[in-house]
Amino acid sequence: MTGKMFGAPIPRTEDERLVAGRGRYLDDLGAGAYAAAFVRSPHAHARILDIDVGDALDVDGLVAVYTHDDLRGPMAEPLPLLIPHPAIRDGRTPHALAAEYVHHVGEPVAMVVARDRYVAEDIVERVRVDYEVLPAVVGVAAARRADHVVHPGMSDNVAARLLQEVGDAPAAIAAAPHTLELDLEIERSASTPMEGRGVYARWDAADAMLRMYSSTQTASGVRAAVAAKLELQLGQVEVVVPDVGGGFGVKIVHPWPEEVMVPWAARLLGHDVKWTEDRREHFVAAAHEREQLQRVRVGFDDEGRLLGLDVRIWHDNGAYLPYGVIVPLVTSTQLLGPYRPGAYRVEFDSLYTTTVIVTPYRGAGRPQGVFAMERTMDAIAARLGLDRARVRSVNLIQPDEMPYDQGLVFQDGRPLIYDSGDYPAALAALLDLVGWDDFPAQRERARAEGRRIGIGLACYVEGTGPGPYEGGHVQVETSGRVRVATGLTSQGQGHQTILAQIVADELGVPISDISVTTGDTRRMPYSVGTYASRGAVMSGSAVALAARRLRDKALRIAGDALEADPDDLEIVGGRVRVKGSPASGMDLGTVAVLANPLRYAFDEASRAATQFGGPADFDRPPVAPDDAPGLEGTDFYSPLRCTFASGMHAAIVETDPETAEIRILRYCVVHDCGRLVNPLIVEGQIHGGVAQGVAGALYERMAYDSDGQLLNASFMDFLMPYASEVPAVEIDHLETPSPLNPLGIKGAGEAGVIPGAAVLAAAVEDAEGFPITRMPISPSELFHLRRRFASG
Ligand code: MCN
Repeated sequence: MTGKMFGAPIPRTEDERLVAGRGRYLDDLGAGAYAAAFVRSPHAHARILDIDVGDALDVDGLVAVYTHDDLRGPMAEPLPLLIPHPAIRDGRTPHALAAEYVHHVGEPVAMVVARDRYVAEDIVERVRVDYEVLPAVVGVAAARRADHVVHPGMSDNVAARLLQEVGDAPAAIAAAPHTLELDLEIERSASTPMEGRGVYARWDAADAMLRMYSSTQTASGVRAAVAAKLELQLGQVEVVVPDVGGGFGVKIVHPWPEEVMVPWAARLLGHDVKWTEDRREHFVAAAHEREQLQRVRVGFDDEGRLLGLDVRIWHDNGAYLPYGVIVPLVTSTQLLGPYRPGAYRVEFDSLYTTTVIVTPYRGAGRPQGVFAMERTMDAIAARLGLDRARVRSVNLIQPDEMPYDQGLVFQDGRPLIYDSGDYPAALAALLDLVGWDDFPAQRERARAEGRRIGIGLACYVEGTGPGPYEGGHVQVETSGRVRVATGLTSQGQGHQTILAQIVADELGVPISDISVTTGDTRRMPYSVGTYASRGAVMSGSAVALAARRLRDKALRIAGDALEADPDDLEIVGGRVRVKGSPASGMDLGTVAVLANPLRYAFDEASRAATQFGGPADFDRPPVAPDDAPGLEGTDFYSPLRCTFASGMHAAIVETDPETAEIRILRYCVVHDCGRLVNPLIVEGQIHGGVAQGVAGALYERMAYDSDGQLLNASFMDFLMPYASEVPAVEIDHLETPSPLNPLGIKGAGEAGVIPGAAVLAAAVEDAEGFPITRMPISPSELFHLRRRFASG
C-alpha cells in the first residue's frame, strides 16, 4: 500500500453530481408507475369494526383498494421481529395492513393504488373505516401504570426486561461513603431525513423477477424480507438503492408495511407501483427514538471514584417491537463510557405504548446513556465540591488496561470489550482545547457584567463496526478503470470517496480511475447494510481485502507475461512494472485482458496485450484449476466483535437572564475513530452529528397529547435548528488504531450526536446553578426552572 490517499482530506467525489442536481432519488424513478397511497388510522388505539370502500370504486383512475382481508399466507401474518433477543417477553410486530387493531395514529389500514398520486389521495379520503376507539397509552409513566394494556392477551405493557450485573452493586452502594440518586429523562425525537421513505417495484412476468428500488439503509435486508413475504426465492428479487437523501437510522427497518405492500401489488397487478412518503406520514408512520427514563443510584468515595452503580431504565418502544431491544440494550451496556464503574447493575423494561415505533436513530440509545452517566459525574462533583473534570479523570480506564472487558454481554451473547483508546490523553486534549482551567475566571468576569455563562463536558465510548460481515468486489476493466462494489448503502456519508481512497492505495491506481457502487444486490448479493457506524470498518476492510486479492492476481499474471517474479513487481499509477524500473511493464488494463483467455482484439488494450502472446503452454488449461477468468477479486470481512471509538465534548453556553434563551458560544470535540480514512469526511460527519445533538438537546421533541395524537407532525411545528443555531465545531483528532481490522479503523458516523444532551445540560446547569435532569430544554422550561429554584 502506498498510503497516499488513505488519510488525505480530499473533497467527496460524489458531491459534484449531487450538488449539480444529477442525483437520482427514489421519486425520480418509475415514470408511468401506478401510485400507492395509504389509509391510515386517525386513532392511537382502536378496533377496526368495518372498512367500506364503496365510495372509492367509481373514481376515475382507481386501480385497486386493498385491506388485510385481501392478504393471504405470509402476507397476512405480522411482519418479522428482525432481531430476536431472549429478553423479549412478548414481541409484537405490525401487519402489512392492520388486521383487527390499530396501535398508533398513522398505522396503515388500507392501500389504494391509482393512476397517479392525486387520484390515490382523493380515494384515500373516500374509504370509510368504523373504529371502536380504545384507551391510548402515551409515555413511560402510563405504560408502567398499565391501567390500559396496549396489546390484547398481555397482562401489562412490558415487551422486554433484561438485567445484567457485574459484582454486587447494591451492596457496594450500601457500603459507600457517599451515595446519590437521580432521575434522568430524555424525550422523544426522530431523525427526520430530508427524503422520506419510498419504494418502487416492478414485476417482470417473463422471467418471474421482482425488481425493486427502495430508499433504504439495507438492500439485502429488504430483499430477504420481501422474498419471504411474497414467497419468492432470493434469486427472484433484486433490490437497488438509488441516491438516498438521509436515513440516520430510520431506514434500517425492513420491511416496512409499505415496502411489502408495493411489490405485492406490483406482482398482482402486473404493473409498476410506487410509493413515496410525505412529511406527515414520516412523522406519524415511520419511527422515533430516545424516550427513556433512567433512575441512577451511585456509591462513591471522597475522590469521586465510583464504587457501585445501579441503573434502572424504562424505555418507550412504541406500539410494536420490530427491531427488538437494541436501543435499551445499547444504553445499558455502553452507558459506562470510558469509566470503571466499580460494581454495576442495570435493568431495563421496554414498554409498549400507543405511539409510533421506536427504532435506532443516530446514536441509538447512547445519548440517553451518556446523559445518565455524565449527569451522575456532575452530581458527584457537586456533592463533593470537586472539579468536574477531576472526578472524570479518577474514573477513566487507563491505556495500559486495554483491551478492557466491562463484563457485559451484548446482542449476540459476545462480551463487550474495549479494544483500544487513550481516554486520559483525550480528556487532557479537550480541557486544553476548551480552556477549562481558565473558565472560572471568565465566568466571574461575565457575572460581573450581568451575563450568565457556563461550561460543561461529557465523555462517551461507542461500539462501532459490528458484524456479522460485509463484502467487497473489485474489478479491473480492460480500459484500466476499476469498479468497486459493496453491499452497504449510502445516505450521504461519502462512501464512494473513501472506498475509492482505500482501493487507490491498495492497487496503486489514481482515484479518478475508480468508480464505486453501493446498495445493489445485483452487484453484491451478500451484505448487511449501513448502520451502527460500520461502513468504514466493514466495507472499508472488505474492499481492502478484495483489492489485495486482485493485486496478487494482477502481479501473478503480469509476472508470467513479463517473465518476472511477482515479488519484484509493483503497481504505480495504474501500471505494473519491475520495481525501480519505470519504463518496464504494462497497464493494469492489459493485465485484465491477459486475465481472460478469450481475447478479442476489439479495443486498444486487447491489441496491446497481443504482444504478450496467448497461453503458450498447450499442456495447461487456459484457465487453471482454482482460478477464474477476469481481473477481479471478492472478499469478505467478518470481525469477532465491534471496535470502540470514543470522544469527549465540551460546550460553553450563555443563558439570557430575561428571555432564558440558550446560546452556544463554543463547542469543542476531541474524537478518536482510529485511523482516519478521510479527515474532511469525518469532520463533516462530526459537524452533522453535533447539529443533531444540539437539536435533540435544545429544540426537537415529539409532542404527543394524552390521546396519542402527535401535535407537531410538520416542519411548521417540529422545531428543527437552522444553521444559525448550530455552533461552529472545533475538532481535535486522536488516532488510536483498532487492532481488530486490517486498516485500524473505528466508526465515526454517529459520534457527534451522542453527548449533545449531556454536555449542554451540564453547561446550562453551570450557568444557572440548579440541576438539569430532563432534556430537551427550551427557554420556557428554563424560565420555569428558574422560578421553581428561586422560590426554593
Ligand atoms: N470515516 C473515515 N475514517 C474513519 C471512520 C469513518 O473516513 N476512521 C468515514 C467513512 O468512510 C464514512 C463516514 O466517515 O464515509 C462515516 O463512517 P462510519 O462511521 O463507518 O459510518 P457508516 O458509513 O456506517 O454510516 C452510518 C452512520 C450512521 S449509523 C448514521 S445513523 C448516519 C451517519 O452514518 N446517517 C447519516 N451519517 C450520516 N450522514 C448522512 N449524510 N446521512 C445519514 O443518513
